[in-house]
Amino acid sequence: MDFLKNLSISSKNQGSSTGFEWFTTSALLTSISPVDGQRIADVQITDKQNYEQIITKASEAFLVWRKIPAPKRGDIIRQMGNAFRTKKEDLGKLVSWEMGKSLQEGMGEIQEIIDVCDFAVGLSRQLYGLTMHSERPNHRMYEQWHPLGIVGIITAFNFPAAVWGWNAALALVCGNVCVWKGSEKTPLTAIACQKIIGEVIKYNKLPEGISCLISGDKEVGYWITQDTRIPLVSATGSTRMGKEIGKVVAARLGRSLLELGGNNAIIVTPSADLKLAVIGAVFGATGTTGQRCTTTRRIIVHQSIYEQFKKDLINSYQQLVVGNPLENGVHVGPLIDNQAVNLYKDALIQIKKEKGIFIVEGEVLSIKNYESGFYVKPCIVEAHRGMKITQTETFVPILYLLKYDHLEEAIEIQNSVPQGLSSAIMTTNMKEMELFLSVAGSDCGIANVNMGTSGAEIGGAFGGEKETGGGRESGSDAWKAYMRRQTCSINFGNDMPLAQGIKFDL
Ligand code: UN1
Repeated sequence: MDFLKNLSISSKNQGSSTGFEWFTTSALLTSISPVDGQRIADVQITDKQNYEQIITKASEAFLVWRKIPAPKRGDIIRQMGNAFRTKKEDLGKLVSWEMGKSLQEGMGEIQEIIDVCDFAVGLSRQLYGLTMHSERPNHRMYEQWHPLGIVGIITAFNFPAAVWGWNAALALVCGNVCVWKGSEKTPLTAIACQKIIGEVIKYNKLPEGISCLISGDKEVGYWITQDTRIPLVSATGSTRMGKEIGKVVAARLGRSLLELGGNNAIIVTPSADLKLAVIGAVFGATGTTGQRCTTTRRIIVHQSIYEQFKKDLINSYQQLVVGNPLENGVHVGPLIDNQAVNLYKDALIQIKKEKGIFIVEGEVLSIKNYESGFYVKPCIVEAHRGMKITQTETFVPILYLLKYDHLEEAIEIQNSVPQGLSSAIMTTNMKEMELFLSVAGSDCGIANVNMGTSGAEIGGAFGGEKETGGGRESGSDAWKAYMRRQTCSINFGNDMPLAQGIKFDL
């Protein structure tokens, strides 16, 4: 596997943080490819002592990094983006091999890192604060933004590179340093990313603690969460995990930026272009094997076109190729591991119990030459509103079809779940579109028209409401979450007038 060699990954004891020669821990974590179920490499787990050393390095690095002018920091991030450009293919292959998503999607993920680095370079000259008119004579008032310090980044297996990239590029351009805990299911991708930016840091003779990586399970994540030296914890994962993290960070009055579960729906109206609707639905529901937080889990179809849409959707599902995600022409790779396969199997049982009707049956597949046991068939269920399982996010490719009469009802169905990440409407009718986007429309952080629920661009603020956690990452003004705002008032006169006209004469 040339891509491993090109990324300087060997099968033995990958250090958790490159550059840190004192890294001594002996406990190991094994990275297993879901493609063939085989071990790729062992990775050192960060122990408490190494964690303390890393946080010390990061704290020291912050004192240097924060004083480098933002446009100069932007220049370093530009070099990081370029380093990812040269490694895009190799890293995309590693993502695909270690996580199981198609090569197209693996490379797309690295493209997101490149794009967000470009975005951060632009931001480096645009970390604007407002100026206000003071109510007092000879006074000036303005606000400015300063970095927070160490930003803890906790990411999930499904986007083992890009989500770190969104957070790191923004955190760094704002003058913060980062400590990243990647998923224990995809540790090699994290190491490869760390090596790539580690080289840029070294080349520019900057302190190595600017970007740190720690590896391990929940316990390592907990160290970050409860650590008062880490003012912001940005975490992506399940709602269950986010609730735990949010509680611990809030108890120390730290900040958290949470990007959690979704239960995303597409509404298909009578005026929809059905060809677009079907493509949006199939990619949304089966892309990344149903393991995106933005995966389409429900389709709410108007009764007048229901039968036609259903027929077209079933036809498209029959053309899906499940297999080795690195092979050309494969649409759907494996699930991440056996635990995910069990979730899938349990959901199939639950759906039958709740009287859902399978119009494309689900089953665990065995793929010739790739018998990892993690391959499953994307399936479709005709569902009814009473089904409890449609309220939950099952991180597998199961799609529920629901029927509606009036658009208000469709919107109500869409919003009647605890999560609020992404949503979409397929329509060519302006009134339908505007209602969906109005205050009485979708309650999600993302609302799309004539596209699916997944595949958000980095330029927009990414995140969602309700149990999705409320955080926003990536584009727009999401950078503000990584900084502290300071309101500055300056008196350049010879008197001391007080605000609100208060008199205090001595
Ligand atoms: C996630 O699934 O955690 O919108 C992130 C998308 C991707 C990001 C998904 N750009 O599908």
